[in-house]
Amino acid sequence: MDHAQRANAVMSRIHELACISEDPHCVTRTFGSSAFISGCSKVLKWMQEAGLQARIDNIGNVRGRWPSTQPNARTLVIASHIDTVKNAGKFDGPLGVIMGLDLITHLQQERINLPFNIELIAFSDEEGVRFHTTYLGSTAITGKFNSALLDKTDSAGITLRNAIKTMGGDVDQLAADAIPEDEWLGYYEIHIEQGPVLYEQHIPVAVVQGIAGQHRIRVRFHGMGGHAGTVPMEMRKDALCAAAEFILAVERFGLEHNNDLVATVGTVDVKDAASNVIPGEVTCTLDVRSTDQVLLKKARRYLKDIASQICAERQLTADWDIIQKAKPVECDTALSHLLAQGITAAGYNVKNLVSGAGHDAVMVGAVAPVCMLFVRCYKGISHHPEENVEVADIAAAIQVSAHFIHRLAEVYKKR
Ligand code: HGY
Ligand code: MN
Ligand code: MN
Repeated sequence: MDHAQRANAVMSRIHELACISEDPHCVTRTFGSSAFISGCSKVLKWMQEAGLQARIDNIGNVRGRWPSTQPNARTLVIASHIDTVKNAGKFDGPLGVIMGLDLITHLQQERINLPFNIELIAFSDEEGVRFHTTYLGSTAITGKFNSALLDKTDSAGITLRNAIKTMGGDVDQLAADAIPEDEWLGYYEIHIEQGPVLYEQHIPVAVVQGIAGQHRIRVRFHGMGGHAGTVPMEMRKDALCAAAEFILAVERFGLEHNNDLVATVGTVDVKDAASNVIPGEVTCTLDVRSTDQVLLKKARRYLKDIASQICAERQLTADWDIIQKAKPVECDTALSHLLAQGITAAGYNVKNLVSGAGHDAVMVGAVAPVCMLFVRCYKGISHHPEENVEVADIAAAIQVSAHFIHRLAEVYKKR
């Protein structure tokens, strides 16, 4: 098949996987749901059909291994995730997994003898929608899984431990699923940009230089519930008004940093919500991102102080729980240089970008050199059903990735 035919085959599998959803009207496939489990089975089958040593590990990652014929070979992991946000696009995650499968299939057909193993991984929980965790799959394969998370509960009160067991995983074997640190050669992830630069500048692909750090915080405002018709306004301790004031303060703080930092409150939950009840307890989630670790820490301290000030003025209290802190990650220069050579060899100009979105590469960066290829997406839209990628850009990414793997093999053979 030529690159265009391969790209069409990738696109049809992306659409096939997108049809496996918790909601028939949109794409939603969150960690551990029955749709997620069906999606894993579909990807496992594709890996088996490609002749890979395929399995689903204890955290629900789908893993397909193509061993090298050379003894003591190290492993290049090609990966992305197959869990999604709610009402998601089709490409965020699955693009990297399904393109990885295409790459391996065609390397096999070339009868190439790579000096390294390739392991293709479909990570199980990059988005962290169900447990507000994130990177569960990639922390497991890097041996960094935090077992304290096993007791976290989802909105139905189900623990992560039980969700893993329901998927057939053994929480006591999570550590055994890690790829030993000395086995790693590197990590390659293909992902949509999820931003507007490539679309605005009419560029199909880019090398990712680095990935922003990400802090996820849960803020719970405690006021006093009451009757909406009888409590005088000046006597109220309205937790939702406090949260609203906080949310606008978060937005102001983000705007003041002209995109060196972005800050978002993505969820607000009013406990025992009713139209005739003054909200007594409100929980919201804060997401702060920056490539500047110092600025991230400053943001956390500043916004925590803002929450305290709002509570003092309104006579409320607030809980401030840090759910996750991921530092900014630099992509590996040597691998990124080979990727840039692949872009040039495919006939495209080399563009370097920083990722505001988080990726599993953030976790892998702690144990191995990582590199990422961005693919243009329609207006940069993502985490939204209008997320879209052109077949021609998938074809471009296939060409670039094939050049990259061949160059990596050449470099590695000379060692
Ligand atoms: O939130 C993120 O940046 C990623 O999509 N999980
Ligand atoms: Mn993603
Ligand atoms: Mn995402």
